[in-house]
Amino acid sequence: MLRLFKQHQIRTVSDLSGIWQMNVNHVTGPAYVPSCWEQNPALRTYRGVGTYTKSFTLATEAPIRLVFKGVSHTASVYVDDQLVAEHYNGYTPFDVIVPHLAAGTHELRVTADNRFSEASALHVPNDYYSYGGITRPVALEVLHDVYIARLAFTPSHDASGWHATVAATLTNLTDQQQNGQLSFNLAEITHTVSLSIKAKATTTVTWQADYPTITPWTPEDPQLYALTANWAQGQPVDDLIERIGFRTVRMAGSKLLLNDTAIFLKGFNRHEAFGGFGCAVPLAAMVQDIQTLKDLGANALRTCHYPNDERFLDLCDENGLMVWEENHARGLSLAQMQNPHFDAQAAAGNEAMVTAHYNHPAIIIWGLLNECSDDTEAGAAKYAAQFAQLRALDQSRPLTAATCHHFTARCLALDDIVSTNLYTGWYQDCDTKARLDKELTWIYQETKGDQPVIISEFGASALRGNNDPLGHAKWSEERQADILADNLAVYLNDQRLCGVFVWQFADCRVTEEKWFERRPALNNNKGILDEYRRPKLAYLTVKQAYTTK
Ligand code: ADA
Repeated sequence: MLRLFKQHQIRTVSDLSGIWQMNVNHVTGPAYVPSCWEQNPALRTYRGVGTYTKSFTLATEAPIRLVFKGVSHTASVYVDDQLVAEHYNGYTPFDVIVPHLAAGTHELRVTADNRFSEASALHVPNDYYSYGGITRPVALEVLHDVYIARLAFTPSHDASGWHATVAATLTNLTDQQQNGQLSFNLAEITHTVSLSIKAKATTTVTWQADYPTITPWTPEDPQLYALTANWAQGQPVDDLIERIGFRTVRMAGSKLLLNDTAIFLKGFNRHEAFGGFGCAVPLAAMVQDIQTLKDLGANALRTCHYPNDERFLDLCDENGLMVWEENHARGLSLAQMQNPHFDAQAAAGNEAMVTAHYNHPAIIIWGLLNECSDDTEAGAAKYAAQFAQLRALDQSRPLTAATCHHFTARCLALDDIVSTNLYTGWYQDCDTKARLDKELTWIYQETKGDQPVIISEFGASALRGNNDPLGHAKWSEERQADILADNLAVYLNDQRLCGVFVWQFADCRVTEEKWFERRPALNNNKGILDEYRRPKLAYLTVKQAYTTK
């Protein structure tokens, strides 16, 4: 399944999820797409290049569009042995148009490469795993002369009610001017414009409409609407359907406001990883994660440390979970940020994230550059550039960059919301309340004061099944529960904060390179569930705190 709703009634779309042929490190045979090759016992630790092939048939000659939701981490795409696309970053989608493909059967071949090298600035040995394979769905679309490339919806609200601003981007694939009608439809209002699109050109059309009495999207009642655009030239040619929600996000002093009402984010950090399936989390397991987050009393989720599978974001839209979606970067040192590919790969990733996920009402915050080099002059310049890029791409959502460089970070003033990762009780044995006071004093000095602040990570490691009812030693389930109880008792009762995110929802695999000494069983074990979603004692601790606040 590509999305949780149908995006086209007119355009012909085939979901290429299913069995492909693979050839990965001499292991050949059928493989399911999407999946990671690490799910194959023979490839559990393979890092390298793999090839996947599938054939498809076209009834008539047409331009086709191939959409890859995620190939990890570097992809090359071939149609009938011709290289048609290359892409870097396992967590961002990409597409390619192949014009004039003849009727008949064709071969699609994808190579995926998950090796670490200087060519990869963002996928590096890290406290999560960079898997290999076609890890998110693939779609084959049959296009005509003109297609609707994108619809971007921006809601706003004032004394007269709600307003919609919609931007539609259309591309003319032919070398002649094309004339036609573009119709928008949203919540019973339809609007049609006549358009001429120059040969081989792309054009963007904006439409605005008022909705005085529409029902807004809220966590309690996550109302969604279909936004449709149709392109006709005498007869229907193409369409695009997005699913949107009316809601606003803004800050007032230390408060974060959703639809002008102060909210407190009771959240989890969640890596996209599930037991033997790696980062290609099956849809049923995504649904289980949402059900679990609801059971825990959470209302928010951080997609640490990269953009997520859109099906999961669709589930967040439907279930009223507020999302902090984060760009792809974790703990990069200044030397890593000075990799010659860093700026371009990060900029491409930011653009892909915002462009692809702009319409999700659930996303209320964009995050960037978790725990990177914000304490150096050269690093700070890179922060400033990425903040500026994201602000240009989207003015409707606040930005934040979680820091761990306490008292030395230089970038707090760039944040709309300041986010800090604090591990009292685990990495730092000190009083949580006193430590928070010290942190906030510093944050207010660095900013204009009275700033929205989120504790973006706190937690403790526990090996599931390692119980120590008498001693509560570190690494026991009991000690993890104690630490989370202590932290939550302070943070949930502090009016200066607007949210907390437990580190982390579930255990996740990490790379052996650089991490084996700190991570028993090669997992980051700070989950309140293990990697198969079996709960630890801390599950009930967090549930108790989140459901009674
Ligand atoms: C950091 C980081 C996380 C994780 C965590 C930990 O704050 O942002 O990705 O590594 O620490 O478990 O130590």
